Parts: sequence; C-alpha cells; structure tokens
Amino acid sequence: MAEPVDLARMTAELHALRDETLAAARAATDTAALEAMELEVLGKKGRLTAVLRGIGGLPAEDRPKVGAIANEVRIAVEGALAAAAQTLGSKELDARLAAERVDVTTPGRPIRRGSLHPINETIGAIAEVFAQFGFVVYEGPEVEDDTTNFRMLNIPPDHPARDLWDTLYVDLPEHLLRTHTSPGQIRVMHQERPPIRALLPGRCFRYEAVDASHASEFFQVEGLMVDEGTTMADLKGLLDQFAHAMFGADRATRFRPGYYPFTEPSVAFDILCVICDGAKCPACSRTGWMTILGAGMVHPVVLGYGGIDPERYQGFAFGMGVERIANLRHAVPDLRLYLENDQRFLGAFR
Ligand code: 2NL
Repeated sequence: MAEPVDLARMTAELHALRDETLAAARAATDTAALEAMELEVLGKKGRLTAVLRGIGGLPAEDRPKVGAIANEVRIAVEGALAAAAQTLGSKELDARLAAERVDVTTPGRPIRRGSLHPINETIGAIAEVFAQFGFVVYEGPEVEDDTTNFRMLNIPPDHPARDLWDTLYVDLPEHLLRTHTSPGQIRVMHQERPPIRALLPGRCFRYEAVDASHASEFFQVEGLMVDEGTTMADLKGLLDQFAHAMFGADRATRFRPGYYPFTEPSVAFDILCVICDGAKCPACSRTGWMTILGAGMVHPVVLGYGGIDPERYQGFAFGMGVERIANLRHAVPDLRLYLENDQRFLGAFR
C-alpha cells in the first residue's frame, strides 16, 4: 500500500521535482540532454504525472491547490528548459560555425583541363576549312571487305598496286583492316546522289615496320566531290585554298604528276618547305618542297563502281595523312608520339 498522501507532502515533492529539474537544466551541456529531461519530467509517463497520480488520495478541497502548484511547476520547468535550450542552442551553433569555418581567401585547387588529341585537333582544323566549301563529314567502318577496300577502287587482287599497302587481315573471310579511308568514299557514293561533297577522316591500318614516320595505325582525311562539270581546275583551286588556310596565305604551292589506280589523271600536291622556305634543307629532303597530299580526277571505272554514271558526272578526290599535317602544324618530330598517350606530350597542346 502506498504511503498516505497529504497536501504538504505532495507540495514538497512537486517543489523538489521543480528545483531538481531547474538545477539539472542549468547544468545541462547539450540540447539532447534537455530533450531527454523534458520527456522524463513532463512526458506522459514522466515524473510530474507520476506525482499527480496520488492526487486522488487527497481530500477534495486540497485537490485544486495541488493542481495549481503542479501547473506552476510545469510552467517553471518548461520555462527553464526553453531558456536552457536557447542558451545551449546558440552555443552549439557558435561551436559549429567555428568548426566549419571556411577561409574564402584560400586559393582554390586548380581543375586540370583536358585538351583534344593533336590528331583530332588537326582533323577538326582540316574539316573546318573544307566545311567552308560545303564538304560534309562522313565516317566508314575500320573493318572493311576486300571488294570495297580494293576492287571497287580499281585495285584487283593481282594488281601490282596492292604491293603499295601491306594489309592487315582479320579473322573473317574477305575482310581486312582498311588501308585507307577510300572505301568510305565508295560507301558515300552508294548512299548519296550527286552533287556530293564528302570528307572522310578516320583511322587506317597497315602492316609496317614502325619508325619515326611509319606506324601500323595512322589517320587519313580523304575528300570527294562529284557533280556535273567538275574539273581538275576545281580541284586545284580548292587545294590551293586549303593550303593557304592551313599554312598561310602566302605559302607557295605546286602540283606534280602522280599515280593512283583510282584517279586519272593523278597529282601530288606540294607546299614550299615550311622549315626552309625553299632553301633545300633536310626536312624537305633538300628539294625545297613538301608533299602534303595526293589527289586526282576519280577514275570513270571507280565512279561506275560507286553507282554513278561517268558519262554524266565527273569527280575529284584527294587524300592526306593527318600525322604529316599535324607534324607540320605543331613541329612534332616523330609520329609514334601520337600513339603513346604520354601526358607530357598530350598536355603540350592546350
Ligand atoms: C594519299 C593519296 C588519295 C584518293 C586518295 C579516292 C577515293 C575514291 C576515288 C578516287 Cl572513292 N580517289 N581517294 C584519291 C587520290 C589520292 O590519297 O597519298 N593519301 C595519303
């Protein structure tokens, strides 16, 4: 049986609870403790409720008095908890602000910028020039069939011109790694109707003893124009414009006769040596000139293989090695550098 209750004892208990809680609130060191205290004293199963449970044992006239005291205690405790919460809360905020302080004057960590690979940068520069003449970029597959890579370019299986390319074959009958981007031009002819102005950049492959100027992968950009009344004069004018855009408006150019099985007539296109300006240095093999591309009028047989009537349409085509153009643009001495992915090299082209 619980001890008999009377007004004086309950009053004393309530005041003791108040004084104890007020002292604890002042002593609390964090807001979590205050929240626990609130639950412990004022909560539904809290100590204040527990004391008041005894109220039924009091004489009826004392009950309102205890109720009034309990109310004062509740208000005092709530007030003390709120005041302590405010003090502690602002202390905690101050501590967090101090701990998380950011010195906005500290220099930032530099973000390392990437850059285009010099081969891609060069392809972009070439495409930008030809875009001004209406040439649109196409791409063809790197694995080609023998027919498209050789036969349709007027290079039959036993043709001696095949000795010009040491071909890498893949484990698929009649298929190979393209030796030039020309088969892509054949695909464009099959896919489009004249007038055609196509530019084909891409990776090509050949079996090669690797040195400073030979790799088993390399890039080409080829161009193709097919229309009614297209002439060699159009080709010469276009290539002059190209050379002047890439190497300067005052760079001298020349055309020489050349040979390719897929063009007739064929030409080699030279610029005056960018190293010695024609003074005949080792860079131009002491000729004063550097060949930058090969070109010619598309052979009528090749137009026919492309599904184009050579009686109605004429075309010219040209092809260049991208590494060679990039070497001249950036004075790179060895094309193996393009394949090594050495950041010290690639980072030099920002
Ligand atoms: C070179 C020379 C050349 C072509 C590529 C071509 C393509 C078709 C028809 C006719 Cl579909 N010609 N391409 C023509 C002449 C020269 O490239 O030495 N490139 C590195």
